[in-house]
Amino acid sequence: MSSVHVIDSHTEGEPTRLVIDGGPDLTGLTVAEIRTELAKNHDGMRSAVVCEPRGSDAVVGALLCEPSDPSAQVGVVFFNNVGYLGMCGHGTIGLIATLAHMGRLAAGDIMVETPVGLVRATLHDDGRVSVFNIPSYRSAASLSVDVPGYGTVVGDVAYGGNWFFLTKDNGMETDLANLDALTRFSVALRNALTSKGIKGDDGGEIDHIEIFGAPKRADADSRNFVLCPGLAYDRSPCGTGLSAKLACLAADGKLAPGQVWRQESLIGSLFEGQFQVVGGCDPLPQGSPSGKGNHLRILPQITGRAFITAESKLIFDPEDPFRNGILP
Ligand code: PYC
Repeated sequence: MSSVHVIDSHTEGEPTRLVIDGGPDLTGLTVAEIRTELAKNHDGMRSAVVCEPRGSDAVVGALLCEPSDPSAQVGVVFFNNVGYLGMCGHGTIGLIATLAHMGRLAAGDIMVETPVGLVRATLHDDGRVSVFNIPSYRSAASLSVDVPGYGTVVGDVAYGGNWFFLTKDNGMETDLANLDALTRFSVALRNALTSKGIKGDDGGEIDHIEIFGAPKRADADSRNFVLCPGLAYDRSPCGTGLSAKLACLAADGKLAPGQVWRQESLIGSLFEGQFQVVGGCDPLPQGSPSGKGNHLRILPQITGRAFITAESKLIFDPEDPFRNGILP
């Protein structure tokens, strides 16, 4: 690989870098198999595209692929500074905005094959994008975790395409001025989950931490901080994180199907979320104590906006000692 053609965008502040040309030829594989193959034999492409000196810890990369499912029009594998993602909500919104920018998509619906399933997206006339994420659910409610230096932290474990531990701000304001403290707390919490062997119920690592506090915007229901696997925070309200949050609200009977939840991010950007129930147990009646009502499967709908920021050719000089990025 001597160069790749990329288009950069940001979705509510969170960057996505889509590789549209020049990546490894992996035709004939499913998108899930492409993710495995990239991790096994082409990981240098991931780190070269998203890590410094060409990228940064915040950049989420995406490889545009041929889908194997005949009902999908495109396939995509998302990756970051440390590895690969199952799904990415802000990245899918960025993908759709980029396909529109390339003239490959007009307003309407498109099916996207991701490593964890098929996702429908709608490009609206006003440029906003709705992503109908994969079925999401809460696997554990009100779990107590002893976090060294912080005491007992109570939160939920939920799946929204990635695994999340969701908790309240524990007295720490969800403000950009508190970024270092929020990051330290979330890293300690994630380490505590790992050391206690707490995982998603499919054995998946809980590699995203989501902390909720009071909104600052008058039109928002809540504000969040999301720690991503490579320790960057999500500048957007996090699409898979909002899916996990909707699953918890649904399981607790705190949000009705079709009711809109407005999630503000740490930088003040916003996603709108709502859900339909697709299976599993019934939601708890309003006001019931949590601890039950898990595994209610919902189909989340996340809406936000992405903007194109650059179109470029990334060059990988064989003489460059950092051609695959600056690695730990
Ligand atoms: O929007 O789902 C998301 C996401 C995951 C990691 C960064 N953004």
